[in-house]
Amino acid sequence: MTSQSERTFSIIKPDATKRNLTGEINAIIESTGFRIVAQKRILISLDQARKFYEVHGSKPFYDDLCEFLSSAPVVVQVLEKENAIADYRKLMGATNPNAADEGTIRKRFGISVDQNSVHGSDSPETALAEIKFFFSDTEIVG
Ligand code: DAT
Ligand code: MG
Repeated sequence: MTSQSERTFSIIKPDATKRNLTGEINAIIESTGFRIVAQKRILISLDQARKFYEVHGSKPFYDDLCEFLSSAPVVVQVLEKENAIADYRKLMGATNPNAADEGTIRKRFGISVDQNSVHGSDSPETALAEIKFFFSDTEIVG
């Protein structure tokens, strides 16, 4: 990783993997300058989902959110690029696909605010913690 590079954590969520959109989303990610430096398709357990989304524990949508994330396979990824964290948030678009800008992943593929196709870290601290939550150092080969 060069000194200007940054890593962020991404999830291609169940609504997208179910519709066979992994390749299309990855093509967008790669064509906008991100390197997918680690990736695996996994089934997240309900317990893991509840831990991952702990920060939303008090929200009314928390239970449904965790059930959704563990309802079908997801693809977890580490993306690398200069300014990766902010740039991936921009590429994903707003949480609610209806409010997302044209050309964003969520505008293009999102179904609803809860089934919005992708997750991306929102700060350097969460990026580090989320990458560590799903990947060991030996799984990130650059
Ligand atoms: P983001 O995924 O854009 O970082 P967030 O961290 O506020 O958004 O919320 C995490 C996820 O929770 C989001 O991707 C979808 C779900 N969610 C957020 N707000 C919601 C709402 N009002 N109703 C249902 N699900 C919601
Ligand atoms: Mg978030």
